[in-house]
Amino acid sequence: MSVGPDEWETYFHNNEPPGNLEDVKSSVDRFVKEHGASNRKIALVTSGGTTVPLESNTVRFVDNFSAGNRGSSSTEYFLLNGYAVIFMHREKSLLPYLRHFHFQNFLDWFKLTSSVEQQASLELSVSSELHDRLVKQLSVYEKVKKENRLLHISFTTVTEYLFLLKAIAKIFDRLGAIGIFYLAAAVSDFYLPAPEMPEHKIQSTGALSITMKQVPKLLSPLVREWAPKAFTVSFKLETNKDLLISKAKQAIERYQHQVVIANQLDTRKRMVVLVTSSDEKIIDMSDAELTQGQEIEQKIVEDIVKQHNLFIASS
Ligand code: 9Z3
Repeated sequence: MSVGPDEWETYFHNNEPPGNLEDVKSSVDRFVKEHGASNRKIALVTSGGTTVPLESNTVRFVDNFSAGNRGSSSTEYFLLNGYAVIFMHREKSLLPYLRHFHFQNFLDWFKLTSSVEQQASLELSVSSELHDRLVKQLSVYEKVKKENRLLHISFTTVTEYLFLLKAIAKIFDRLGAIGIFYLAAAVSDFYLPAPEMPEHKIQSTGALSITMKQVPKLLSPLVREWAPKAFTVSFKLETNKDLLISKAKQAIERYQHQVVIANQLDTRKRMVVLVTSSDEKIIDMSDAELTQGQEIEQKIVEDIVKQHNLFIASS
């Protein structure tokens, strides 16, 4: 299916923009002005999955697996490398720094030190492991916060994601080469256009069949129209390893952006391939590195930062 500007016009015409669009534009504008003025590199990191509502008054929606690990951990490494980051994430998905405390039985990490009968003198003690983790994360987070280097923007549906990304990209365009898009969110390929959506909850009166439309590929207008001077990194996800690299190469040829990071669903935490127009580089993790808690995103971001620096120097 060909995807031209008309499809985008139709998409944005047929769907309602999110209610917070103007607020997001103002806060991104301020953020970009502040960091652009000091020539700091800025990353727009997208993270988590998008939902596709099946009803206007939404009870049911189609979703995907993405928890936002790639996006939230990569954000921490961009910040570590001195970048300012707009973290555009799925609401309730993993967040930078906070993700280290995302475990079940959170309450088991605390203890009340006196008996419950002595309510007035209850005190809270924190396990030493949690204490150490808090100190480690807070020491980085507080610095980032003080320097105002992290801006959170949230979305839920694929339509919200697309409206927000377009608006942010147009502001980002002012940055030229110091802006980088790192599109790790798992964006739905299919959607139900608002005019075709039932207003109320679909009744259970038999089998349900739904025909969805293809979401236009956003890389096309992003690279050509919205922010052509930026450095753009997209992700390609497949479950069939025989398709992965050819699809990644196809994307680089088709959209003419800088890097596609190819990953397979079941091995994504230990191996990715960075595909450019001239190169394919494997980045992988040894068992020892994984056991020590090291993360592949650290290596990915370090490589991308090097490529981004070369891009800036040559622009
Ligand atoms: C990715 O491939 C991400 O690496 C993951 C990260 C979604 C696998 P988690 O959030 O997973 O850590 O659980 N993102 C896929 C991005 C995507 O949908 N790309 C589009 C495509 O493949 C093009 S931009 O067509």
